[in-house]
Amino acid sequence: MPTVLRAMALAILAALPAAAQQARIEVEAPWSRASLGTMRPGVAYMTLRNTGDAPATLTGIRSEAAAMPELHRSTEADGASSMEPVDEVTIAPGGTVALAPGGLHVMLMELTQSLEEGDTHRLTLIFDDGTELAVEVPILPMSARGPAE
Ligand SMILES: [Cu+2]
Repeated sequence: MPTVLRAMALAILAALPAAAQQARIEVEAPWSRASLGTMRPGVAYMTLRNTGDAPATLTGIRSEAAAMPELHRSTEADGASSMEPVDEVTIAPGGTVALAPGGLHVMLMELTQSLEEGDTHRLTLIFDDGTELAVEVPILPMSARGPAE
């Protein structure tokens, strides 16, 4: 009997790693800048940390403040900065991806409401495994260059 039990325990342990591997995303220091009305797109930044043991790929974004939120990457070439849409961003297990001025960012295209300093707005991050993560993003002054301390 003990032998059978031990065999069962081994079988369960052997089955665990594959089943238990999953991404776990934590969002650190999200922030947006206040907008001047809704004519120009807004922007949101944050750091994504994967504390799980499987990669996570961010594939989509929903916003309560913008009709067309997009993931963008800013690039600098010959002294001129431009940006381009990014389809997806993968966060490795144990890794972080920073969305920050001058690099990756969430562009809030087609704002449906003005981003008012002191308010927050909600973003929903959508990952390739179907999980969604809601983020409450504080709105900082237009002059902000980083998250509030
Ligand atoms: Cu952009």
